[in-house]
Amino acid sequence: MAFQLPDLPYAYDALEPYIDARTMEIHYTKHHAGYTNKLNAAIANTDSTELEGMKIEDILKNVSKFPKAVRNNGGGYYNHSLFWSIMGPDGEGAPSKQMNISKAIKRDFGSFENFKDEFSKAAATVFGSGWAWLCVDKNDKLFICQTPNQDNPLMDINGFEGQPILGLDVWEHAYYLKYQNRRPEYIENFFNVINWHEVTKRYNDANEGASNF
Ligand code: MN3
Repeated sequence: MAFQLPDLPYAYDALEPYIDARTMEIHYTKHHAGYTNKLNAAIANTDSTELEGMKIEDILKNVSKFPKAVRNNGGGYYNHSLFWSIMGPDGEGAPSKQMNISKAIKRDFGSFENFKDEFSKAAATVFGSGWAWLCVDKNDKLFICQTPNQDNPLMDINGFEGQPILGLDVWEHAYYLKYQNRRPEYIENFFNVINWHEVTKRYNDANEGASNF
């Protein structure tokens, strides 16, 4: 069963003015679709049948065993699926206080503002193309990290392990049409479109499954 490009959960212009419709359309229909097709091709091209029928999370957790094309395109496939889901048109900037993620951020970063500063710094300082992440570790603690290219915190190649629950794409293709070289402005505006309901859901799921990774 080949991997399918997931539906975008909103219209291309739903995140305007923070993320413009043209960027969203190209990002989804060209970049994400491209990673999906190339992942399927990379799996079809491997000699072993081990990858067939594996869940994407399991492929990524064992990615050091597989060809580089699986790492790059499997990461691209997973990362963008996560990215679309944790954004939405009804962003409120910060999670509401009764959400579990809000309590966990306060516990592990001191305050939402501290978290936002640290996350923004991580996103701003990715050198070249990559991602900034908020993750849950084995002990249910939150941490922030960066990965290059289409790597992500699930992969067994980082020297750390985490379940990503929020991610920000800082490849130039994610923001250049609207922001050109102004990555910090893109990062600041990203906070206007975070779907904290989805982030807190992913946090709760990671909590329950924390012993599984
Ligand atoms: Mn991208």
